Amino acid sequence: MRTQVAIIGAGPAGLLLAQLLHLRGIESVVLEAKSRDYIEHRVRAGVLEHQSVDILNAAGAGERMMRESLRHGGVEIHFSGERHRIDFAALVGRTVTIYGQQEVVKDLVALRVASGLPLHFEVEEVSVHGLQSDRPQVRFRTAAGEQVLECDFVAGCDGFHGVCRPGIPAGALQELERVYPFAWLGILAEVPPASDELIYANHERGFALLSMRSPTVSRLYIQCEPDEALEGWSDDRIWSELQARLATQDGFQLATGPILQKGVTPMRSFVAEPMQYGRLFLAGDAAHIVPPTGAKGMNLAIADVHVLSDALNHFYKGHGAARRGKLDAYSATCLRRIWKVQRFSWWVTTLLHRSAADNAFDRRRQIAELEYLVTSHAAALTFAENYVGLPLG
Ligand code: RFL
Ligand code: PHB
Repeated sequence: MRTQVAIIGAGPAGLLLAQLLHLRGIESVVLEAKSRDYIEHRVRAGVLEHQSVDILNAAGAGERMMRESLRHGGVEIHFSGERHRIDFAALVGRTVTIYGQQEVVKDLVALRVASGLPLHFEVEEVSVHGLQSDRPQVRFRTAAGEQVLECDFVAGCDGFHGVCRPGIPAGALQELERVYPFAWLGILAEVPPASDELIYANHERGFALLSMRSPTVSRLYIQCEPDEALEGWSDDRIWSELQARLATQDGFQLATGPILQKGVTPMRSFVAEPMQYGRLFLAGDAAHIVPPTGAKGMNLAIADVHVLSDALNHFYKGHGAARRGKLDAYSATCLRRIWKVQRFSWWVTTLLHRSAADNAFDRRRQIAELEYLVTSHAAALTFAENYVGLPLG
């Protein structure tokens, strides 16, 4: 088997890369460890930056998104019993789009399947070889037996727990990391969202977030311990904890309803540098992780493959040594923006969560920073500019 670009992983990064390459006439084969049903129902991110929306539309993957998504012109921030709003539309003239990651994945899978191009689910024992040569190989196993895929390039889009990053020899990568002493309990509930916009809450009891997937489905998060046992969280406890943390003096009232799903998400900041080893290019969570507070993970994955597809196009359409220029610059181009997004995600996480290591001084400083954010035009502008998405590099 032979292709131009072997793409490992069918998350947002891998699937979008395949579509962007297809539009430029570049061949690829996508290999995914899980089943189609599994990846189409994995509940994760929900917020798209305006540029992510533009990239998905330009890729021809935006039709259902434009019909079914929700457009938000701001977010609410609750603290000290008060509610405040950051008005993105007024501050930076932009909005964000609420559309579940699994819907993005469904739309991209449907495009790939309709095009009849190779997308293999439930592949096993994936390994990468010859990355420093001009002819790398990907080996894997399907029901039909052992397979060898020869290619020009490998795109490692296989998430944080994939095989591509560990396939790079020790010493060739630097890994920079921060693990937070708290996690999120994520809840999906069949209840109309109690607010038109997302609510981020800083409360003595810990962080809470009200988000949504549609006019009838709410997505909620509660700060918890990294080793939190799900059994301790009855539906009643979830609703009363959320009500306590989101409450305001003017009587904010949460709507409750049947809980469809719950799970614990650990929080980390992580970057692997560089995002390239020979002919292997890492993209999305395979190269970096952000804590979800800034709603940036899926957007970074989309931004990476936007840069990578352009660099690969340059390679295939160009001539001479210069055709490698954009590929050689891929890691540095992406990392310049990634570090700014890492900074924002770290900052908004420390601003909104309670940490056992914090003392009374830290608490006062946190409230002062929140008050500054909601009263200073400059501070609100900075938040808005980062939240809707920094310019692509
Ligand atoms: P993915 O989505 O993890 O996809 C990687 C794919 O690779 C497959 N795979 C393999 N395939 C073949 N061979 C192997 N050996 C393989 N190993 C793994 C996996 O099965 C999978 O299908 O990575 P990608 O494409 O880089 O996308 C990144 C995003 O998924 C991630 O950053 C976001 O979900 C993060 N995130 C959020 N991002 C946002 O932009 N906005 C948000 O609001 C937001 N909220 C969130 C989030 C992540 C969360 N969790 C659960 C981590 C909220 C949560 C709770
Ligand atoms: C979500 O809807 O899943 C969501 C929204 C905002 C975040 C994180 C997750 O910051």
